[in-house]
Amino acid sequence: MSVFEAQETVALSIDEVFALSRRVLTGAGLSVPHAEAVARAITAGERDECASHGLYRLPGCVMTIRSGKLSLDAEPVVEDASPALVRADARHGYSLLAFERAAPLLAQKAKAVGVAALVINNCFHFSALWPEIEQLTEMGVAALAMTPSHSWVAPAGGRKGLLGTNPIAFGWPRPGPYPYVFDFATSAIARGDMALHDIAGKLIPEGWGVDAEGRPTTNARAALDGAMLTFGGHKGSALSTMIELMAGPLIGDLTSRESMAFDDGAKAAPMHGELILAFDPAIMGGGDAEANAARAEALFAAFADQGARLPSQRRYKARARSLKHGVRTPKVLYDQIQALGF
Ligand code: NDP
Ligand code: PYC
Repeated sequence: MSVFEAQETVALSIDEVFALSRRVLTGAGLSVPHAEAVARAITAGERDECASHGLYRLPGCVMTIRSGKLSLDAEPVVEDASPALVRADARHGYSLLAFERAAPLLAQKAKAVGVAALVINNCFHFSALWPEIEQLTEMGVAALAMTPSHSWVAPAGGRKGLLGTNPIAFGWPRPGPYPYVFDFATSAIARGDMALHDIAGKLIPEGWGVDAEGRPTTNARAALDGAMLTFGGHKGSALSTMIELMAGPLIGDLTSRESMAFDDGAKAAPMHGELILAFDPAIMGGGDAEANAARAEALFAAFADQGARLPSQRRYKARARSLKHGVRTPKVLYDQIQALGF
Protein backbone atom coordinates (compact mmCIF):
# COMPACT_ATOMS: atom_id res chain seq x y z
CA MET A 1 0.00 0.00 0.00
CA SER A 2 1.38 3.45 -0.87
CA VAL A 3 2.38 5.64 2.07
CA PHE A 4 0.59 8.45 0.19
CA GLU A 5 -2.74 6.60 -0.04
CA ALA A 6 -4.83 9.32 1.63
CA GLN A 7 -3.15 12.30 -0.03
CA GLU A 8 -4.37 14.69 -2.73
CA THR A 9 -3.07 13.59 -6.15
CA VAL A 10 -2.53 14.92 -9.67
CA ALA A 11 -3.55 12.80 -12.68
CA LEU A 12 -0.90 12.37 -15.39
CA SER A 13 -0.73 10.25 -18.52
CA ILE A 14 2.36 8.08 -19.04
CA ASP A 15 3.48 10.40 -21.84
CA GLU A 16 3.13 13.38 -19.50
CA VAL A 17 5.30 11.66 -16.88
CA PHE A 18 8.01 11.12 -19.49
CA ALA A 19 7.72 14.67 -20.86
CA LEU A 20 7.86 16.19 -17.37
CA SER A 21 10.92 14.10 -16.45
CA ARG A 22 12.69 14.92 -19.70
CA ARG A 23 11.93 18.64 -19.35
CA VAL A 24 13.24 18.83 -15.79
CA LEU A 25 16.38 16.80 -16.55
CA THR A 26 17.33 18.68 -19.72
CA GLY A 27 16.35 21.97 -18.06
CA ALA A 28 18.79 21.19 -15.26
CA GLY A 29 21.51 20.63 -17.84
CA LEU A 30 21.59 16.88 -18.53
CA SER A 31 22.32 15.96 -22.16
CA VAL A 32 19.35 14.67 -24.18
CA PRO A 33 20.55 11.02 -24.45
CA HIS A 34 21.09 10.82 -20.68
CA ALA A 35 17.90 12.72 -19.88
CA GLU A 36 15.85 10.37 -22.06
CA ALA A 37 17.44 7.23 -20.55
CA VAL A 38 16.79 8.55 -17.02
CA ALA A 39 13.27 9.69 -17.95
CA ARG A 40 12.48 6.22 -19.31
CA ALA A 41 13.49 4.63 -15.98
CA ILE A 42 11.54 7.19 -13.93
CA THR A 43 8.48 6.79 -16.15
CA ALA A 44 8.63 3.00 -15.84
CA GLY A 45 8.80 3.33 -12.04
CA GLU A 46 5.84 5.71 -11.89
CA ARG A 47 3.85 3.54 -14.33
CA ASP A 48 4.42 0.38 -12.28
CA GLU A 49 3.54 2.21 -9.03
CA CYS A 50 7.03 1.90 -7.58
CA ALA A 51 6.80 5.20 -5.72
CA SER A 52 10.37 5.14 -4.38
CA HIS A 53 11.91 5.00 -7.88
CA GLY A 54 9.45 7.03 -9.97
CA LEU A 55 8.88 10.80 -10.08
CA TYR A 56 10.02 11.01 -6.46
CA ARG A 57 13.58 10.68 -7.82
CA LEU A 58 13.47 13.82 -9.99
CA PRO A 59 14.40 16.36 -7.27
CA GLY A 60 17.28 14.06 -6.25
CA CYS A 61 18.44 13.89 -9.88
CA VAL A 62 18.49 17.69 -10.01
CA MET A 63 20.56 17.71 -6.81
CA THR A 64 22.97 15.20 -8.40
CA ILE A 65 23.18 17.30 -11.58
CA ARG A 66 23.94 20.41 -9.50
CA SER A 67 26.52 18.61 -7.33
CA GLY A 68 29.21 19.17 -9.96
CA LYS A 69 30.23 15.52 -9.63
CA LEU A 70 28.10 14.01 -12.41
CA SER A 71 29.27 14.28 -16.01
CA LEU A 72 26.19 15.71 -17.75
CA ASP A 73 27.04 14.51 -21.24
CA ALA A 74 29.42 11.57 -20.73
CA GLU A 75 29.57 9.26 -23.74
CA PRO A 76 29.75 5.71 -22.32
CA VAL A 77 32.62 3.65 -23.74
CA VAL A 78 31.53 0.08 -24.46
CA GLU A 79 34.37 -2.43 -24.77
CA ASP A 80 34.15 -6.00 -26.07
CA ALA A 81 36.54 -7.16 -23.35
CA SER A 82 36.48 -10.96 -23.88
CA PRO A 83 34.17 -13.63 -25.37
CA ALA A 84 32.09 -13.49 -22.18
CA LEU A 85 32.69 -9.96 -20.89
CA VAL A 86 31.38 -6.55 -21.90
CA ARG A 87 32.80 -3.56 -20.04
CA ALA A 88 31.02 -0.21 -20.15
CA ASP A 89 32.76 2.82 -18.71
CA ALA A 90 30.03 5.31 -17.83
CA ARG A 91 32.72 7.98 -17.33
CA HIS A 92 30.92 9.50 -14.35
CA GLY A 93 27.62 9.79 -16.15
CA TYR A 94 24.38 8.07 -15.10
CA SER A 95 24.40 4.27 -15.36
CA LEU A 96 21.31 3.96 -17.54
CA LEU A 97 22.71 5.10 -20.88
CA ALA A 98 25.77 2.86 -20.41
CA PHE A 99 23.43 -0.07 -19.73
CA GLU A 100 21.24 0.64 -22.76
CA ARG A 101 24.27 0.90 -25.05
CA ALA A 102 25.91 -2.31 -23.73
CA ALA A 103 22.94 -4.63 -23.09
CA PRO A 104 22.53 -5.95 -26.68
CA LEU A 105 26.19 -7.07 -26.76
CA LEU A 106 25.76 -8.74 -23.35
CA ALA A 107 22.77 -10.77 -24.62
CA GLN A 108 24.61 -11.59 -27.85
CA LYS A 109 27.58 -12.94 -25.88
CA ALA A 110 25.37 -14.97 -23.53
CA LYS A 111 23.71 -16.53 -26.57
CA ALA A 112 27.12 -17.35 -28.05
CA VAL A 113 28.84 -18.85 -25.00
CA GLY A 114 26.04 -19.59 -22.49
CA VAL A 115 26.88 -17.08 -19.78
CA ALA A 116 28.27 -13.55 -20.04
CA ALA A 117 28.85 -10.54 -17.80
CA LEU A 118 28.38 -6.82 -18.23
CA VAL A 119 30.52 -4.67 -15.97
CA ILE A 120 29.53 -1.02 -15.74
CA ASN A 121 32.16 1.20 -14.13
CA ASN A 122 32.20 4.78 -12.87
CA CYS A 123 28.45 5.31 -12.96
CA PHE A 124 26.06 7.42 -10.89
CA HIS A 125 23.26 5.04 -9.94
CA PHE A 126 19.83 5.86 -8.55
CA SER A 127 17.43 3.55 -10.38
CA ALA A 128 15.53 0.33 -9.73
CA LEU A 129 17.12 -2.70 -11.41
CA TRP A 130 13.99 -4.35 -12.84
CA PRO A 131 13.75 -2.13 -15.96
CA GLU A 132 17.23 -3.39 -16.94
CA ILE A 133 16.32 -7.00 -16.12
CA GLU A 134 13.17 -6.73 -18.25
CA GLN A 135 15.18 -5.40 -21.20
CA LEU A 136 17.37 -8.51 -20.96
CA THR A 137 14.56 -11.04 -20.56
CA GLU A 138 12.98 -9.45 -23.65
CA MET A 139 16.18 -10.46 -25.46
CA GLY A 140 15.58 -14.07 -24.36
CA VAL A 141 18.18 -14.44 -21.59
CA ALA A 142 17.89 -14.97 -17.84
CA ALA A 143 19.67 -12.20 -15.91
CA LEU A 144 21.00 -11.26 -12.50
CA ALA A 145 21.98 -7.69 -11.59
CA MET A 146 23.47 -6.12 -8.48
CA THR A 147 24.95 -2.82 -7.38
CA PRO A 148 26.19 -1.14 -4.19
CA SER A 149 24.93 2.30 -3.09
CA HIS A 150 26.01 4.49 -0.12
CA SER A 151 26.97 3.07 3.29
CA TRP A 152 23.64 3.69 5.02
CA VAL A 153 23.16 0.12 6.32
CA ALA A 154 24.66 -1.52 9.44
CA PRO A 155 25.95 -5.09 9.10
CA ALA A 156 24.26 -7.74 11.30
CA GLY A 157 25.59 -7.23 14.82
CA GLY A 158 26.68 -3.63 14.07
CA ARG A 159 24.97 -0.28 14.58
CA LYS A 160 26.60 2.04 12.06
CA GLY A 161 26.29 2.39 8.29
CA LEU A 162 28.83 0.29 6.40
CA LEU A 163 26.96 -1.56 3.64
CA GLY A 164 24.76 -0.08 0.94
CA THR A 165 21.06 -0.74 0.42
CA ASN A 166 22.51 -2.95 -2.35
CA PRO A 167 19.71 -4.17 -4.61
CA ILE A 168 19.73 -7.54 -6.34
CA ALA A 169 17.38 -8.43 -9.18
CA PHE A 170 16.77 -11.55 -11.22
CA GLY A 171 14.73 -12.22 -14.33
CA TRP A 172 13.62 -15.36 -16.16
CA PRO A 173 12.10 -15.04 -19.64
CA ARG A 174 8.59 -16.49 -20.00
CA PRO A 175 6.17 -16.81 -22.87
CA GLY A 176 4.15 -13.60 -23.17
CA PRO A 177 4.99 -10.11 -21.99
CA TYR A 178 5.54 -10.78 -18.28
CA PRO A 179 8.84 -12.41 -17.23
CA TYR A 180 9.48 -13.74 -13.73
CA VAL A 181 11.34 -10.85 -12.04
CA PHE A 182 12.25 -10.01 -8.49
CA ASP A 183 14.13 -6.90 -7.47
CA PHE A 184 14.76 -5.86 -3.89
CA ALA A 185 17.13 -4.00 -1.63
CA THR A 186 19.19 -6.09 0.80
CA SER A 187 18.29 -3.52 3.46
CA ALA A 188 14.92 -4.26 5.08
CA ILE A 189 13.46 -1.62 2.74
CA ALA A 190 14.89 0.67 0.05
CA ARG A 191 16.11 3.99 1.42
CA GLY A 192 13.74 5.74 -0.95
CA ASP A 193 10.82 3.96 0.69
CA MET A 194 12.13 4.78 4.15
CA ALA A 195 12.29 8.46 3.09
CA LEU A 196 8.68 8.26 1.81
CA HIS A 197 7.63 7.00 5.25
CA ASP A 198 9.38 10.01 6.78
CA ILE A 199 7.68 12.45 4.38
CA ALA A 200 4.26 10.87 5.07
CA GLY A 201 4.89 10.85 8.85
CA LYS A 202 4.35 7.09 8.93
CA LEU A 203 5.96 4.84 11.53
CA ILE A 204 8.30 2.10 10.31
CA PRO A 205 8.23 -1.44 11.72
CA GLU A 206 10.89 -2.45 14.22
CA GLY A 207 13.83 -4.08 12.50
CA TRP A 208 14.17 -1.53 9.69
CA GLY A 209 16.62 0.79 11.43
CA VAL A 210 18.39 2.10 14.51
CA ASP A 211 18.82 5.71 15.61
CA ALA A 212 22.11 7.60 15.78
CA GLU A 213 22.79 6.03 19.18
CA GLY A 214 22.20 2.54 17.78
CA ARG A 215 18.82 2.07 19.54
CA PRO A 216 15.98 0.33 17.69
CA THR A 217 13.53 2.90 16.33
CA THR A 218 10.18 3.07 14.58
CA ASN A 219 10.81 6.68 13.50
CA ALA A 220 11.88 6.81 9.83
CA ARG A 221 13.76 10.11 10.23
CA ALA A 222 15.72 8.71 13.18
CA ALA A 223 16.64 5.60 11.17
CA LEU A 224 17.66 7.69 8.15
CA ASP A 225 19.93 9.73 10.43
CA GLY A 226 21.11 6.59 12.24
CA ALA A 227 21.52 3.36 10.30
CA MET A 228 19.25 1.11 8.26
CA LEU A 229 19.28 -2.65 8.88
CA THR A 230 19.54 -5.55 6.45
CA PHE A 231 16.60 -7.89 5.77
CA GLY A 232 16.89 -11.36 7.30
CA GLY A 233 19.59 -10.49 9.84
CA HIS A 234 22.91 -12.18 9.09
CA LYS A 235 21.59 -13.61 5.79
CA GLY A 236 20.78 -10.22 4.26
CA SER A 237 24.02 -8.87 5.71
CA ALA A 238 26.07 -11.58 3.95
CA LEU A 239 24.16 -11.16 0.67
CA SER A 240 24.74 -7.42 0.84
CA THR A 241 28.45 -8.02 1.49
CA MET A 242 28.60 -10.30 -1.55
CA ILE A 243 27.15 -7.44 -3.64
CA GLU A 244 29.76 -5.03 -2.22
CA LEU A 245 32.49 -7.48 -3.35
CA MET A 246 31.05 -8.66 -6.69
CA ALA A 247 29.98 -5.20 -7.90
CA GLY A 248 32.88 -3.46 -6.12
CA PRO A 249 36.45 -4.79 -5.87
CA LEU A 250 35.76 -7.71 -8.27
CA ILE A 251 34.98 -5.27 -11.08
CA GLY A 252 37.55 -2.70 -9.97
CA ASP A 253 35.01 -0.27 -8.60
CA LEU A 254 33.94 1.41 -5.34
CA THR A 255 32.25 -0.12 -2.32
CA SER A 256 29.31 1.75 -0.74
CA ARG A 257 31.65 3.15 1.90
CA GLU A 258 34.01 4.44 -0.79
CA SER A 259 31.06 5.83 -2.75
CA MET A 260 29.97 7.77 0.34
CA ALA A 261 33.52 9.11 0.76
CA PHE A 262 33.55 10.13 -2.92
CA ASP A 263 30.28 12.00 -2.35
CA ASP A 264 31.87 13.94 0.51
CA GLY A 265 28.59 15.47 1.66
CA ALA A 266 27.38 16.57 -1.80
CA LYS A 267 24.23 14.39 -1.43
CA ALA A 268 24.49 13.23 -5.05
CA ALA A 269 23.41 9.75 -6.15
CA PRO A 270 25.91 7.00 -5.27
CA MET A 271 28.81 6.58 -7.73
CA HIS A 272 30.21 3.08 -8.19
CA GLY A 273 29.86 0.07 -10.51
CA GLU A 274 27.19 -2.44 -11.47
CA LEU A 275 27.46 -6.11 -12.39
CA ILE A 276 24.93 -7.79 -14.68
CA LEU A 277 25.11 -11.48 -15.59
CA ALA A 278 23.17 -13.03 -18.47
CA PHE A 279 22.45 -16.72 -19.06
CA ASP A 280 21.22 -18.37 -22.23
CA PRO A 281 18.68 -21.09 -21.33
CA ALA A 282 19.20 -22.93 -24.62
CA ILE A 283 22.96 -23.41 -24.16
CA MET A 284 22.91 -23.86 -20.38
CA GLY A 285 19.99 -26.29 -20.44
CA GLY A 286 21.85 -28.56 -22.83
CA GLY A 287 19.02 -30.65 -24.21
CA ASP A 288 15.42 -29.73 -24.83
CA ALA A 289 14.98 -25.99 -24.19
CA GLU A 290 11.20 -26.22 -24.66
CA ALA A 291 10.88 -28.96 -22.04
CA ASN A 292 13.07 -27.00 -19.62
CA ALA A 293 10.93 -23.88 -20.13
CA ALA A 294 7.78 -25.95 -19.55
CA ARG A 295 9.20 -27.22 -16.24
CA ALA A 296 9.82 -23.63 -15.17
CA GLU A 297 6.22 -22.80 -16.08
CA ALA A 298 5.02 -25.75 -13.98
CA LEU A 299 6.92 -24.30 -11.02
CA PHE A 300 5.25 -20.88 -11.48
CA ALA A 301 1.83 -22.52 -11.83
CA ALA A 302 2.34 -24.29 -8.50
CA PHE A 303 2.59 -20.88 -6.79
CA ALA A 304 -0.86 -19.95 -8.01
CA ASP A 305 -2.18 -23.39 -6.99
CA GLN A 306 -1.62 -22.47 -3.35
CA GLY A 307 -2.74 -18.84 -3.67
CA ALA A 308 0.79 -17.38 -3.62
CA ARG A 309 1.71 -14.61 -6.02
CA LEU A 310 4.91 -14.20 -8.00
CA PRO A 311 7.14 -11.16 -7.49
CA SER A 312 6.35 -8.42 -10.05
CA GLN A 313 2.69 -9.50 -10.32
CA ARG A 314 1.67 -6.37 -8.41
CA ARG A 315 3.80 -4.28 -10.75
CA TYR A 316 2.35 -5.85 -13.88
CA LYS A 317 -1.19 -5.20 -12.64
CA ALA A 318 -0.24 -1.59 -11.87
CA ARG A 319 1.29 -1.29 -15.35
CA ALA A 320 -1.88 -2.45 -17.05
CA ARG A 321 -3.91 0.04 -14.97
CA SER A 322 -1.52 2.94 -15.65
CA LEU A 323 -1.35 2.29 -19.38
CA LYS A 324 -5.16 2.47 -19.48
CA HIS A 325 -5.88 5.26 -17.00
CA GLY A 326 -2.58 7.08 -16.42
CA VAL A 327 -1.07 7.58 -12.96
CA ARG A 328 -1.95 9.60 -9.88
CA THR A 329 1.04 11.37 -8.35
CA PRO A 330 0.95 12.99 -4.89
CA LYS A 331 0.24 16.72 -5.38
CA VAL A 332 2.91 17.62 -2.84
CA LEU A 333 5.52 15.85 -5.02
CA TYR A 334 4.13 17.33 -8.25
CA ASP A 335 4.32 20.84 -6.74
CA GLN A 336 7.87 20.19 -5.54
CA ILE A 337 8.86 19.20 -9.08
CA GLN A 338 7.16 22.27 -10.60
CA ALA A 339 8.93 24.44 -8.02
CA LEU A 340 12.27 23.29 -9.44
CA GLY A 341 11.44 25.85 -12.12
CA PHE A 342 12.06 23.94 -15.37
P1 NDP B 1 10.32 -4.66 -1.62
O1 NDP B 1 10.74 -5.03 -0.25
O2 NDP B 1 8.97 -4.10 -1.83
O3 NDP B 1 10.54 -5.96 -2.54
C1 NDP B 1 10.36 -5.84 -3.86
C2 NDP B 1 10.32 -7.18 -4.57
O4 NDP B 1 9.59 -8.17 -3.85
C3 NDP B 1 9.56 -6.97 -5.86
O5 NDP B 1 10.05 -7.84 -6.84
C4 NDP B 1 8.13 -7.29 -5.40
O6 NDP B 1 7.23 -7.53 -6.46
C5 NDP B 1 8.38 -8.50 -4.54
N1 NDP B 1 7.31 -8.74 -3.58
C6 NDP B 1 6.84 -7.88 -2.66
N2 NDP B 1 5.85 -8.45 -1.93
C7 NDP B 1 5.69 -9.71 -2.43
C8 NDP B 1 4.83 -10.79 -2.12
N3 NDP B 1 3.93 -10.70 -1.14
N4 NDP B 1 4.94 -11.93 -2.82
C9 NDP B 1 5.86 -12.04 -3.82
N5 NDP B 1 6.70 -11.04 -4.16
C10 NDP B 1 6.62 -9.89 -3.47
O7 NDP B 1 11.29 -3.57 -2.31
P2 NDP B 1 12.61 -2.89 -1.80
O8 NDP B 1 12.24 -1.76 -0.93
O9 NDP B 1 13.53 -3.89 -1.24
O10 NDP B 1 13.22 -2.34 -3.19
C11 NDP B 1 12.45 -1.48 -4.00
C12 NDP B 1 13.25 -1.01 -5.20
O11 NDP B 1 14.33 -0.20 -4.79
C13 NDP B 1 13.87 -2.10 -6.07
O12 NDP B 1 13.34 -1.93 -7.37
C14 NDP B 1 15.36 -1.83 -6.06
O13 NDP B 1 16.04 -2.03 -7.28
C15 NDP B 1 15.39 -0.36 -5.69
N6 NDP B 1 16.67 -0.03 -5.06
C16 NDP B 1 17.64 0.56 -5.80
C17 NDP B 1 18.86 0.84 -5.23
C18 NDP B 1 19.98 1.41 -6.03
O14 NDP B 1 21.05 1.59 -5.49
N7 NDP B 1 19.85 1.69 -7.27
C19 NDP B 1 19.13 0.56 -3.82
C20 NDP B 1 18.04 -0.11 -3.15
C21 NDP B 1 16.85 -0.37 -3.75
P3 NDP B 1 6.10 -6.37 -6.76
O15 NDP B 1 6.87 -5.18 -7.24
O16 NDP B 1 5.21 -6.95 -7.78
O17 NDP B 1 5.40 -6.11 -5.45
O1 PYC C 1 16.28 3.46 -2.39
O2 PYC C 1 17.99 2.60 -1.31
C1 PYC C 1 17.50 3.23 -2.25
C2 PYC C 1 18.40 3.74 -3.32
C3 PYC C 1 19.72 3.97 -3.23
C4 PYC C 1 20.13 4.43 -4.46
C5 PYC C 1 19.04 4.48 -5.24
N1 PYC C 1 17.99 4.04 -4.54
